[in-house]
Amino acid sequence: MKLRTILTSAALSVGLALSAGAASAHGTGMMTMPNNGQTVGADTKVMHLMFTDPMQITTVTMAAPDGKTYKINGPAANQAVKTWEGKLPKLAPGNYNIDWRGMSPDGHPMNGSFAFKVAN
Ligand SMILES: [Cu+2]
Repeated sequence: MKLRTILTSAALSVGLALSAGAASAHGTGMMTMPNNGQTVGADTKVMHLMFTDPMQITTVTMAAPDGKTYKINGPAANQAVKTWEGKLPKLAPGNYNIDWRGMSPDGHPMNGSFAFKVAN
C-alpha cells in the first residue's frame, strides 16, 4: 500500500505524465481537460487531450469508482490531432483516472495519465 501510494504521487508530480524519455524529446506542453486533480460536475460529457504537436492516440481508458475500466472513444488512431476529444460515459460521483497511449509524429510511443473527481 505504502509503495503504491508513493508511486502514484511520483507519477502525478511528473506532471500529467508524459513518460520521461519521450517528454524530453518532445518538449512538454501537454494539457488535459479536466485538468489533473480537477473536480468537475456529473454533467461533464467530454474530455480533451491537448498537445503542442499532433499526436496519434491509440488507446484511452478510464478507471471509474465503480471499479470498472471504460474505453473512451474519440478520433481514430490513424489521425494525428492536436486536440483529442473523447466522449465520457455517464459519470457518478467519485475519483477517476484516465490513461492514454499514443505515438508522436516521429514514431515515439507516448503515454500519460491524469486524475479527476466528480463532485457529489
Ligand atoms: Cu520522438
